[in-house]
Amino acid sequence: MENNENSKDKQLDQFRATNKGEKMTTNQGLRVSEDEHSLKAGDRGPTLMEDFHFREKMTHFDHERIPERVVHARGYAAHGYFELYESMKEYTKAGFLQDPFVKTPVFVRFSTVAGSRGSAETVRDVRGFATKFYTEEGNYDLVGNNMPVFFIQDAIKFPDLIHAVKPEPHNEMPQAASAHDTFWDFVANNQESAHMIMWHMSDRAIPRSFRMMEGFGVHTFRFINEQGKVRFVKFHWKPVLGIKSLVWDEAQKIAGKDPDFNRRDLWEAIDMGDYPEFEFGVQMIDEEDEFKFDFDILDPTKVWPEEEVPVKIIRKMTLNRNVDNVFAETEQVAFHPGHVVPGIDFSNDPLLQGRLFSYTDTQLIRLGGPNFHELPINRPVCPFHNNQRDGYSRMTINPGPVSYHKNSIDQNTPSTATEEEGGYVHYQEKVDGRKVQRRSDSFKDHFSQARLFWNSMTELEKEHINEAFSFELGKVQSKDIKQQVVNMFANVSQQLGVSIADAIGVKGPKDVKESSVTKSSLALSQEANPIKGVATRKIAVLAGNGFNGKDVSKIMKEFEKAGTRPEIVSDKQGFVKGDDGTEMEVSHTFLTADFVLFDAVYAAGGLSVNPKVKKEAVYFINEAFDHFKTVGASHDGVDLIADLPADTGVVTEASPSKDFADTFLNALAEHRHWNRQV
Ligand code: HDE
Repeated sequence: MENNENSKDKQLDQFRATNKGEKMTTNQGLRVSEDEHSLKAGDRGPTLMEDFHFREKMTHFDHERIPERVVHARGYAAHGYFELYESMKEYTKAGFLQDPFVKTPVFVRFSTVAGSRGSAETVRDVRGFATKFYTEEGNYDLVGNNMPVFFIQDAIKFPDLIHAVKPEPHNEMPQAASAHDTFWDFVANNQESAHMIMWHMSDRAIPRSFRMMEGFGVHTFRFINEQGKVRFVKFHWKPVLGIKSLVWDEAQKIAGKDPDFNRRDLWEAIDMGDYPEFEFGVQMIDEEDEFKFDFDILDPTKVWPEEEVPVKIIRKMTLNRNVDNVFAETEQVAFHPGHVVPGIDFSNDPLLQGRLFSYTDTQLIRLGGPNFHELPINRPVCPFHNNQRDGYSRMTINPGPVSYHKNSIDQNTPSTATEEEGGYVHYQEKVDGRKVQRRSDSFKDHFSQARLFWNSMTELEKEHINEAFSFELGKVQSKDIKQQVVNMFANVSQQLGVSIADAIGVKGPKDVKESSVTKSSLALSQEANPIKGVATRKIAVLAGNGFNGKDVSKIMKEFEKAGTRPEIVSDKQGFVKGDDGTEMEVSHTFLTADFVLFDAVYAAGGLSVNPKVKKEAVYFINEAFDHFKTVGASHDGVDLIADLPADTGVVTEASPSKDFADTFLNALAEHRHWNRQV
């Protein structure tokens, strides 16, 4: 079978159905003559049971909802493809990693973890980053997150972690937030969470866009090549646009102004042809080197510092197609870390081992039975054959009497395949030990890498972490829990413990054994590794009638040429007219848009005459400034910005020079102007 970037799309096409231009029918195909009035005994009489169309329509509606995912309920997805820079043959026999000319179709679902399906997207949370590769050897799922470590080391604790972070059961509050007592009680009493909490309190937990965050497989997996050589591997996604975050005040305001902020961003980017791209990288450790590190490589609360084990970039993924139907695709997609292909195998990470059970189990309740693999989005692009039969909503019609192995009626087919024929053979790891319910001593150091992370942050990032702790613990009611958390994180950094204690009104840390780790890993800091750019960034262009048509049109063109998305914001919808008759269509008003929804603001003029409008425009700019964004002005727009202190992110020129747009765009490329932080 030849696989290419369009294989999945072609397969999905068999299932697409459009109603446009058709006559309405029941699900049995009977043409419907009436769809507004149910069948009644007389004009004012009771409705009759006989009205099968009414009953069918209502019954279907009554059953439209399925259980939301117990975690990662709020998600959004897109289709794309994967291409290889160089063959990975030396390291793995995985078919889709052999040939640089083959493009493999993918489906990627991004998600928050804690919130319900309708919750806001810009909450402080981990983001899911799950990829389904439709390879010619079957589906391979890489079900990862945007942080490289996890809260716990053993899957048996997952229900406890999730119970603690979800809304508290007695009053079902708070929604999609970790800032509450049960979560922090869990943290303080499960200190293996220390490293992950540092990530969770960092700016990584409030990404500006799904397109601007990293992804990680988290666990250690294995690569196995044709010769049987084994390497331990960790998987990485690196966003081509760089890692960018929101600021916390902004994130909270967006949650109200546009709870769909991240999905809208993804949808619009793909819709406008700005296809999100991620590079795929692997870290590899030879099997012989398993014990050469000062951490256990099976421990999912540990990173492999990139300075010690470099990330080899091997391929790129491009997301280029939005879904046709969110329920059919995004909601019904079923990921599973156990969906592997030959050449990729598991490790004994106890978190991964437990996940291998959980994901099929959860689909059984969520998708209503064992046939979810037949749903269009879940079908592999290669054929599949076995003796599994029946169950709810079985779609395949298997003719013939044989549904068992071994048989003679069908000459013992479907037959198993040898390794050479592509049969999956589990890695024959030698396992020898007693059955025990305890943790290896090598999993017991919870603070060294939390400290490594802290050491690797810039001063600004440390400040943000500090503020995040102060916010989260500031929402905790129990003084005892607050104190426990302060004591716990003083083990990471005494200075951090002291400053949190000060902010939340508890005693300074006691009995502290501050970690002695002095190492840092630059790769962990997003600020220290900025990828600067303006592509796809949104600029609010504030304009009213009378703006300078000639200059502003030129500036708008420059903005567009640079790949940004300038959108006109004014006091009314319709068109604004420039002094030379130039007309520009208004995209938003001060009522429908908000400064938090843009990366930068440019006051183009024409808004200073009406004091009410001027006040709204000044507020818009000032708040954007407070969120460290680039603001600029030309012509009489300069009036709106006059009170702001000068810095590199404030670009004002009453008579804009020919470099105005460039200066503004260079400032925008900085993402935020942190010098404003006091
Ligand atoms: Fe998941 N996780 N998880 N998880 N997870 C689910 O499966 C689970 C873990 C991740 O967009 C569920 O289909 C256990 C780590 C993503 O559809 C469920 C444990 C990582 C998604 C489940 C973990 C993840 C899920 C809920 C501890 C990063 C969303 C719905 C051992 C490597 C996939 C579903 C999507 C979803 C169980 C921990 C990533 C219940 C038991 C670590 C991205 O099966």
